[in-house]
Amino acid sequence: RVSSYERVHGDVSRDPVSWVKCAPGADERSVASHYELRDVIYEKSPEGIARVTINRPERRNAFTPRTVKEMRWCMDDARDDMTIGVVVMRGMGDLAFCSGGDQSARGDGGYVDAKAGGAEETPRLNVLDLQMQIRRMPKPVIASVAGYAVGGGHILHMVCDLTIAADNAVFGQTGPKVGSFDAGYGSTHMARLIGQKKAREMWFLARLYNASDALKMGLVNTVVPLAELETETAVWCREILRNSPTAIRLCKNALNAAEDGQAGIQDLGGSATLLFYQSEEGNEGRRAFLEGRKPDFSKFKRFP
Ligand code: S0N
Repeated sequence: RVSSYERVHGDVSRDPVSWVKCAPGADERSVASHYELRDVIYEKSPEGIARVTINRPERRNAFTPRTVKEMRWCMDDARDDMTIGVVVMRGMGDLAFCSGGDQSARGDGGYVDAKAGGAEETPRLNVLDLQMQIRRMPKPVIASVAGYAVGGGHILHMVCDLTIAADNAVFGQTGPKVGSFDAGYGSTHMARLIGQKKAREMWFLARLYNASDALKMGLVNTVVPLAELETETAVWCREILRNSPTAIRLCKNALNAAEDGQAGIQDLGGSATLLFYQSEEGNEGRRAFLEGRKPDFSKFKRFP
């Protein structure tokens, strides 16, 4: 029997998404020429999905400071674009989502940015900025994982709101083997996701885990055959897109706030202000100021 809820909401299309490639252009916000997208492919669909693909398959989609800069530009654009309701992050090809920081771009003091015309010597750990951007994005971000999600790449999928894994996905932290670690979300959010004991196992032993282990641990939302990863990701996006964007935004704010302290409250507060500014009550104060009169808040209900 089909429930009345199912009758009203109906099936979600499994049709392919039609993507349009996007890049910083002359008519958009000013970006320096070296921000031109090279390591990342950025696409949008008219139905409201943005997709960020790390395009360095020959390095298992490892990121350099430049890769991260490009991803940050895409995330910023997806946040500001009011036609976009959900963002997908993935890696090019079937072998890797992301293998973390590019070890060949790591100097003695950290990752260095090879700019046109010479190497920038200042080490920059800008992936932390990207992690916070994903957390603060007022729209869901879905990691669509095929192949390896390891090191800093594993952390990127963890900070996404949802993870859809292909059955060939492999997860783990390699840092303790290669001399790195993430003592931020990479440790504390992981413990929230999979529990303290498992998080300590993952960091201290630096083992790799297959997709079915990851599902059992609560690291991913679902596992699908590799051939169905793109379609399943589109279905999840479409289910999200037909729901209330404001309800989703506030839920994301609240789920983050329980973990993020003052920074999380800042986001939740920002969303509350955004809603208040659209209300009659909020606008009465502004109008009264502009009209040089006392505001009349007496007509607004004092809800219990
Ligand atoms: C991913 C692995 C398991 C894949 O193994 P597979 O399939 O056998 O392929 P390989 O032959 O190993 O690799 C194919 C080619 O790709 C290169 N490559 C792979 N990963 C990287 C990488 N991370 N950096 C540079 N190159 C990479 C290989 O060298 C090979 O090249 P060729 O064909 O030329 O030989 C396997 O590759 C693997 O284990 N990779 C390394 C994973 C790893 O250790 N990553 C780094 C972990 N650390 C971080 O991510 C830093 C954390 C971080 O970013 C951070 C966190 C908090 C605060 C700040 C930071 C920060 O540092 O910014």
